[in-house]
Amino acid sequence: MLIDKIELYHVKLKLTSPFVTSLGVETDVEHIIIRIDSEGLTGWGESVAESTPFYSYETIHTAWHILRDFIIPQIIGKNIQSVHEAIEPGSRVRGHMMAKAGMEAAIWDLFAKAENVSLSKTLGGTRDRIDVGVSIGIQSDTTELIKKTDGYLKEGYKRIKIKIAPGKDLQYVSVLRKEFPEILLQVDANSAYTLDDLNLFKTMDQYNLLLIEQPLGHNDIFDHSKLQRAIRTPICLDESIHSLADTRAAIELDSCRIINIKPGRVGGFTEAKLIHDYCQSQNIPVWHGGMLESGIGRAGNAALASLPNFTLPGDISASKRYYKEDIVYPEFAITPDGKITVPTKPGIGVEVLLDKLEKVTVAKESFR
Ligand code: OSB
Ligand code: MG
Repeated sequence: MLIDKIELYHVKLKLTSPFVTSLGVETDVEHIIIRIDSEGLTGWGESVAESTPFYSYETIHTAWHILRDFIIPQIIGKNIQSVHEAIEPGSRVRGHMMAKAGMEAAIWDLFAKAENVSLSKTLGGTRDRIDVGVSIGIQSDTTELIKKTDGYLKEGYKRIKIKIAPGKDLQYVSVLRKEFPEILLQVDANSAYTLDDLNLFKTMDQYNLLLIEQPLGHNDIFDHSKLQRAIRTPICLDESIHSLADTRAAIELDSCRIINIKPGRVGGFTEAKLIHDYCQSQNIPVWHGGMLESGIGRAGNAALASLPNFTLPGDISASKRYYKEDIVYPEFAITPDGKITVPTKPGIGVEVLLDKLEKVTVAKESFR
């Protein structure tokens, strides 16, 4: 396909309520939307680099730079026959997974649309609906946490994940577990602890948690293997996993027993699928993480999460859990039994609402 035009949109979406984690407070989400036009078709992707380098070193501006100066020049004006051919030259760029993943997503969407198949089908998805959970930020107190949790459970969410940080951990978990003895419950520390906190994690073993997400260093695999061998609750790695190679190291060292897959963190759907397939071969469950995406990124996430080894509920919640209005139609909604329907139309399977996209765009650049 001849790539005629590529556009980058720096978008800023206001969250309905602030999202508090051990990394800080987010009130708006800034991401890059990538649009590719080719032979009358349009492909869309979302790069999940944020405004701050706190979850990952990447930011909107580093991703923009990598896209503009190194990724787009390899694609624009070229006649490309496959997703692999489009992204292969970009593999010379080390790191910058979120920049690469946003472009790869737009290319996948374009090629799926050209073949008139859904992204889920192209990626090898086997489900038409996926189990979803919700990620709840750190609340001001446990009363507020119970109230929020209760609301989400009533909406149908199948699993609750709470963010934890030193001082806002054991008490929050014990109160929530007492109030809801049966729910699927997990915690996410976003790297807020060290091995000095071993006793805290041993104590957590009594709360029947599904998993503990990224307790230690954001790039660590070694210390996690020490922690995992000292506790019963499965550790799940998020921040530390950027590739299939990282995944293999973590599994072989027993640093975790579950993997969180986010296409943005691993450079795109191609690597995400390799990780999914490897974990399946090792009997390691995976689940789909989230980066507070707009409906564009969310549609791609839903497609990926329809693959068979995504056996735990994902952080893929309804649009209205994040935003007053989404920028796609139809927006994502949760069914009363806690599922999200995987789009079946070609590509990402949702329509991008151009007027809404323009309204949330703070900067834009076109390439021909
Ligand atoms: O650690 O999983 C995380 C959001 C931004 C950055 C990192 C994380 C998150 C979430 C939100 O937990 C999950 C969602 O999109 O619902
Ligand atoms: Mg996480």
